[in-house]
Amino acid sequence: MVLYSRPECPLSHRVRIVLAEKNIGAEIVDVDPDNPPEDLIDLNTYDSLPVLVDRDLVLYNSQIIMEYLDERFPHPPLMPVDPVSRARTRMMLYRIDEDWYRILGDISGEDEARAAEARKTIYEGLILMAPILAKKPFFMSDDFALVECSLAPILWRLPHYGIELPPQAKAVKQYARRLFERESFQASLSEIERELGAGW
Ligand SMILES: N[C@@H](CCC(=O)N[C@@H](CS)C(=O)NCC(=O)O)C(=O)O
Repeated sequence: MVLYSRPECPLSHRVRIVLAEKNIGAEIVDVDPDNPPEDLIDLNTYDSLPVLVDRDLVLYNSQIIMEYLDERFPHPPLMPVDPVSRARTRMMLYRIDEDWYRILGDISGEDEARAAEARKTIYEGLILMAPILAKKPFFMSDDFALVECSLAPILWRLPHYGIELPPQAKAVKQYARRLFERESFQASLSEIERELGAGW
């Protein structure tokens, strides 16, 4: 199994967390998009990363890759078992993508107004999430799950994005530290990412 990954990209990062959490021995190939490996060029229909190759199966879209890995390697499970909780988890994953991942690019873009707006959206969203995160060790759950895999790369990059959490988001900080302390999270980090989270 090979994961073509960008070493600084949060979408690649969340897949690397799933690999580490499940202790899957995949080869991780760091890709420079300006100089991609030949074998990837033939496979990469949408010219986007991450891409997972498992024998003759080629997957793109980090969400699809994460769910595939969870089904292919069921232990430890990263989705709840019952349909209602699974649907709620999928809604949350969708919201993280729509509300936060979609605007992350704006933060490092050249339009300062858009960057400020994106920072504000994430900052306010995290403050709203604080009371929920205060209730359980993980997002509405006692177990680490795909929601954590998706949130951790964003939380880790907050110092890099210039987002400083206020005292009323203490539960978010505690939650983030719980995620960062995990062996799997530490194992998932590329060298570049180690530096991105230096402010924590
Ligand atoms: N929805 C896709 C989006 C993937 C995506 O936008 N990846 C970025 C890197 S973070 C990319 O490959 N951009 C094109 C490039 O860097 O050349 C996913 O979740 O995998």
